[in-house]
Amino acid sequence: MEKGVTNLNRFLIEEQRAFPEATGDFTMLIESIAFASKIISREVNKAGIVNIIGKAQSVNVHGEEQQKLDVYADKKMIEAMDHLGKLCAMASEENDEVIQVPKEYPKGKYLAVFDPLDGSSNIDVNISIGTIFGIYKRQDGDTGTPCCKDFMQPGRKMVAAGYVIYGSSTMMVYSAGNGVHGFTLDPSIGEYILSHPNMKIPECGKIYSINEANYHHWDEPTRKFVEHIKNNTERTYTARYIGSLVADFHRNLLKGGVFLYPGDEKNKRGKLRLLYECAPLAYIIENAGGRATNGAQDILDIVPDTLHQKEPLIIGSKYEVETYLKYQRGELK
Ligand code: FDP
Repeated sequence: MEKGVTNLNRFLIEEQRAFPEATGDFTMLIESIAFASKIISREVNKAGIVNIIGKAQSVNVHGEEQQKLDVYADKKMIEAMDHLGKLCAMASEENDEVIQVPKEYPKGKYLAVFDPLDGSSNIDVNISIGTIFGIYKRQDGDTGTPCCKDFMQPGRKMVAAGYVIYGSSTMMVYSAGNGVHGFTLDPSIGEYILSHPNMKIPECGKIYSINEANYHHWDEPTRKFVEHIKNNTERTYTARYIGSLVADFHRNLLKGGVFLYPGDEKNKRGKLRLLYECAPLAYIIENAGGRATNGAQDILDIVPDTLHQKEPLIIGSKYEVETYLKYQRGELK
């Protein structure tokens, strides 16, 4: 290996060595997700030239038309992890039910949750999209065939989470509770190289990201918060909203700012899914020094009731998220 260059494998091995009790199970899981993401990245990149863009003839559990690449990415994530003997089950945004480990493979102690291709409405307009994942341990004492109940754990119990962004370059960002680390895919060698060690979100940001078309449907505190941001004389903000969660999140993580997808009159619990989107990104943001809330509770403290539950998401730099909370609590008017 080139001097001074750390690839994902080396980084994981060194992290594993720092924790003598680690078995390597976890390292294998992250590497398998990285492997799946390289295949997804390849397909995303060639989506324009092969006839893979377009709708598959199926509708997912949320009533959305699935795009072909969603189906493909879902399959690749499952295939990369189902045979390892490290997982007891998986849950994916694209599947109605818990995904069981096939009978021919041994089961392990971890549960994986993922959104295989988030921001899918952006696929055919060449905008960055992503894969989001989280890993939990099965609770002690839970035995038998894994079911929804096994996944009803607060995000704080996650042992790792991350995302892959398929953008101008492909990047994998993950945390196992010991800092947030970013790896950029070098396509010439097919390796993720450590490019962003120990990522921290600035305490205060300059970016706010929200779909303002929903303004009239928001609750009063959310409207007031956005007015506060716009009329702030001490700090100047700029609006940036791609409408592709991983891309909006990644930019704000690097530059500082806040992303909001609040509940509104039409969608009381917002649009984003707790298990597959909100909780993994909340895990990343807290480990990077930021905050994530649904307006009443920290995202990581929410215990899901169902696999596909939605939650309002306000996530980013501490200062902006806490200012939002002050409006929600009526401390700022
Ligand atoms: P998409 O509909 O393209 O799948 O997860 C859903 C999501 O994208 C997020 O990636 C994105 O942040 C959000 O929806 C955008 O929603 P709006 O179009 O309502 O702003």
